[in-house]
Amino acid sequence: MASNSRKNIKFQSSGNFTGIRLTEPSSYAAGFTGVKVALQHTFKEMGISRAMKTLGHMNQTEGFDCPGCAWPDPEKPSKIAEYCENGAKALAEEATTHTLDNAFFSNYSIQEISTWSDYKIGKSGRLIAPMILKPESNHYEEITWLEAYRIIADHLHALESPDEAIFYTSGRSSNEAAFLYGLFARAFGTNNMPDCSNMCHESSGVALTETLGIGKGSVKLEDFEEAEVVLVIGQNPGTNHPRMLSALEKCKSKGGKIISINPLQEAGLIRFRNPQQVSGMLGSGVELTDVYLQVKINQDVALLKLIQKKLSTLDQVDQQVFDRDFIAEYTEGYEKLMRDLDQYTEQELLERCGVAESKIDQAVNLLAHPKKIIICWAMGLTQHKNGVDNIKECVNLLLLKGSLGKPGAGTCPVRGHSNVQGDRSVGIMHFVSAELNKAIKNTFGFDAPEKPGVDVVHAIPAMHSGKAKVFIGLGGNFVSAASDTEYTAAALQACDLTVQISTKLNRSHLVTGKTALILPTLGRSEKDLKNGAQRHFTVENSMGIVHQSKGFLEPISDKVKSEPEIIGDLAGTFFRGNHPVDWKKLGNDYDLLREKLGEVISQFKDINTKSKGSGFYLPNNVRDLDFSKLPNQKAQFSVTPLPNHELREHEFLLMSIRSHDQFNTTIYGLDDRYRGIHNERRVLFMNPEDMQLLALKKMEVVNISSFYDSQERKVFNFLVIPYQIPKGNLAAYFPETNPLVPIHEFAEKSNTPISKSIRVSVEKAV
Ligand SMILES: Nc1nc2c(c(=O)[nH]1)N[C@H]1C(S)=C(S)[C@@H](COP(=O)(O)OP(=O)(O)OC[C@H]3O[C@@H](n4cnc5c(=O)[nH]c(N)nc54)[C@H](O)[C@@H]3O)O[C@H]1N2
Ligand SMILES: Nc1nc2c(c(=O)[nH]1)N[C@H]1C(S)=C(S)[C@@H](COP(=O)(O)OP(=O)(O)OC[C@H]3O[C@@H](n4cnc5c(=O)[nH]c(N)nc54)[C@H](O)[C@@H]3O)O[C@H]1N2
Ligand SMILES: [Mo]
Repeated sequence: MASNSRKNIKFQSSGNFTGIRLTEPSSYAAGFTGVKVALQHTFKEMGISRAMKTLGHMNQTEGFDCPGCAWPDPEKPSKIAEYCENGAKALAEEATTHTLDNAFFSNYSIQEISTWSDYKIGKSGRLIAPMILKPESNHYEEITWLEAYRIIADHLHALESPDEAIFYTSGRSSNEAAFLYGLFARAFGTNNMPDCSNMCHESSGVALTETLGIGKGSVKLEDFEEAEVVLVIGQNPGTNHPRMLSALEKCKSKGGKIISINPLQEAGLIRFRNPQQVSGMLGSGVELTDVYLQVKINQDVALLKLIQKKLSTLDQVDQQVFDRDFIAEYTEGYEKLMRDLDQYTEQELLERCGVAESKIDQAVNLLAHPKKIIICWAMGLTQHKNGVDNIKECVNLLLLKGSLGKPGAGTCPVRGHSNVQGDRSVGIMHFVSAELNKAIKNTFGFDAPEKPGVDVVHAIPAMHSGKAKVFIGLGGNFVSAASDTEYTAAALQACDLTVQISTKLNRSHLVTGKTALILPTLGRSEKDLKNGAQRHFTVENSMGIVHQSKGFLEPISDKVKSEPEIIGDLAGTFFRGNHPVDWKKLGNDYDLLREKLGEVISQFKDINTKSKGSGFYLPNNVRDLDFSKLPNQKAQFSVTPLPNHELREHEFLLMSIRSHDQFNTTIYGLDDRYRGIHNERRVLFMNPEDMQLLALKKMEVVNISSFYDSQERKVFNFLVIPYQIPKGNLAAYFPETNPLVPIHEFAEKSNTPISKSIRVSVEKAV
């Protein structure tokens, strides 16, 4: 492997402790503390008046879309403030007034910066000028945009095949930027377009496409007001989608019930104090979950099968539990599913999922007669070997109940990044769509490649083995987000060139190819100005609404460019005018770009006019109960096997989760307030009985190892915290635990790394 000569770069935050303080886990989310913490973060990074003015524009119809999660805005945003604590933190992180000037990069070598924690690296400030790390050098230096484009173009021209380049996308890019980026990759000649979705909701996309014919959810925000029951499975909305709690609160106020399925009792699912209401700020808040099923890690299939089995038994009594008309008219595979359920005894399913039968019976009773059910889920279901099956079992339950294609019912995969769904809709994908290629040919006059490209877990070995030599990242932090950190780091370091289009400094700017470039870009909250006029872009939220977003703040520096401009200029430099597409024009004129998007992808037709105001819904066949794309034109029931982990004695399943103070690899702070952890990230949540078994004391220091393909992977120095988690299960934070996730272990069909069920053992650190 042709690794570059730079030595001593740290791939990860150090194993040093930061001074832990423990409190009791919280029994409610948000309330006054949430508002206070939100304001503290924004004031510190942005100053009081700038923060208050900017927050007032977030998620408002004429304002900008929150750079945090993808939860939709209400049709009539609240006048007070349509944001949450973690949205405010995301804004503070992006709109900080701290900047990284040339003195910063000449003072600190990449080696030195790499010894800092992710928290400190992120806090250093915004990137404000294009920078280059030359071969053999250990310091970034400023470079002109023109030189930067030339270097990339030269590297791309030097490749033997277009498949030697990787075009990664994180989910914060606008529809405009992502469409243009995908177009450039295809014009260059490759489908090597891994994206963060591969590590995230890809399992949902695969499962939903195979069963329902569309890889997205079917519910709308208002459906939560009509739902009789909402299941929240493998998701921690109090931290990761706080505005979803308002929707759950509305559901409850209309008499709906909530069932939560999670190995941890997450505060946000227990009780919610709505900070937009006086009663929420001062009162005791609303109890959200009616039945809490503390399932063992990755035993959701067993639990969902048991629920279906018990429902089937009830249905045999009164024939009122399953929606027979719906099953007959719209579905296929019901008998096969029933035969499969007959194979299992209730007892074996019960033992596997580890939940008290009385609780499951309560959930079954809640589900028995309602026909308006919503199932919400996130990473707790997708990031397992059988991630696709997990979601198919959710679909089974909805099909049995006829809970699709009507108000108050449906699928709700709760997306992560604020535009990850839009990026896929506009063509960011590693697989080939003949329809898309044909439309590109018609509109732009070039042939897009017909060979599938690599996704995340295949891009890394390609770089590792030298098959791919250039990596370009449109946002994100690839080295910290992907699995098997050490292997991924070596893969990036084997590249000739790595390019990051970014707002903030992160570890992927330090773990680089021989030459590395940083191309600084505007954040969401900033005005995107061209010749004095302000441009806007569009995004798609978790429920398929496409709407516009318009920045509010003055740009952090006049050297920072918008993403479409960067891509257009880069493509223009690469093709030197020898291409049917006028790249520079397209990257500058967003109206034209959107018009072309509408020509190529018909669901975006008229996007220029339709995306104004509260925007428009993209078509969704499930909402119309149109399953014509599926076998026999029916929605599909699925038969799935039970997962099998073959744990040996003293082995555990570890889930890598988010703390309350992070956005993926961006660390806002060192607290995980709801879980009672303060000022420390190196913690391992463990059941007290397991601690006893291993003779571990509270706060004892341990190392964690995983064993796969006869290799030991190890992370060091974690403090053991006794916690209410099922026996045999462990939890610790991402990205600290990413070195444990083996590169070759990922979900069947979706290839999503197994970040939520890593087989590990624990030893005392000496
Ligand atoms: N503030 C903030 N917001 C975010 C993010 C962030 O980092 N910070 N990240 C964004 C992104 S990209 C995403 S994808 C989403 C992630 O949102 P989540 O999926 O909510 O995030 P995780 O912390 O990964 O939490 C997974 C939850 O699943 C549970 N879980 C783990 N394994 C299992 C299992 O086997 N079965 C069940 N039933 N539950 C399980 C965990 O206990 C945890 O509550 O959030 C988005 N929003
Ligand atoms: N072990 C483990 N690993 C995981 C997960 C897990 O739960 N466990 N979760 C996975 C999931 S769900 C996801 S989505 C991935 C996330 O993977 P990524 O999307 O690659 O990672 P992020 O941390 O979200 O990327 C943050 C960086 O994006 C840049 N950025 C922020 N805003 C913008 C912008 O507007 N434009 C541009 N160009 N850049 C911007 C900043 O430089 C910032 O440092 O991680 C995955 N990895
Ligand atoms: Mo995600």
